[in-house]
Amino acid sequence: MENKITKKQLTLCIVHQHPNVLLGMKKRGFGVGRWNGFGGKVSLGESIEDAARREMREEAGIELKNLDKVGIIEFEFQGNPEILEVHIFRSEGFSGEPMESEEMKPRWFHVDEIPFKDMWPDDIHWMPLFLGRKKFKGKFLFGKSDVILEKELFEVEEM
Ligand code: S76
Repeated sequence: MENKITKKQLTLCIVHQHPNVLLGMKKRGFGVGRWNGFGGKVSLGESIEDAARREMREEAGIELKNLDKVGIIEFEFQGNPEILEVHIFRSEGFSGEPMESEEMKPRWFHVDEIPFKDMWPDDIHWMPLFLGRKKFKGKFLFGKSDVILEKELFEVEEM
């Protein structure tokens, strides 16, 4: 039988220098107008971690020192057979100075002032795990206007 389900791998990286996190305002494309981690599509033949480093370089102009995989979340949008498999990373060290790119405007936020109203609606669910240094896996199904129809999220011991 024909199987139309395809999975696309993406990265999402948040620089975490407690008590602050670095987010970026997405200036164009998918998720425009929202504060988000930095990331994007994994290229053919590229490791997921290399993709996370490359996206951070392209979108914020910084070079990550350490990178820790903390979560994997699958996103599905009703009516779209494509599943987005998002690999979430924490980085605590980088070199360079975060700068605005065509894609993102970076800004530091105190962990108590994360702008959830202006972020993807899933973020408020998994960010507490991220900030609590937990590892997690999950799945979200979005409907019209990016409303969450189904949510599955659990902590794991190991990635
Ligand atoms: O935090 C998020 N970043 C994205 O790019 C997409 N969530 C999300 N959900 C669809």
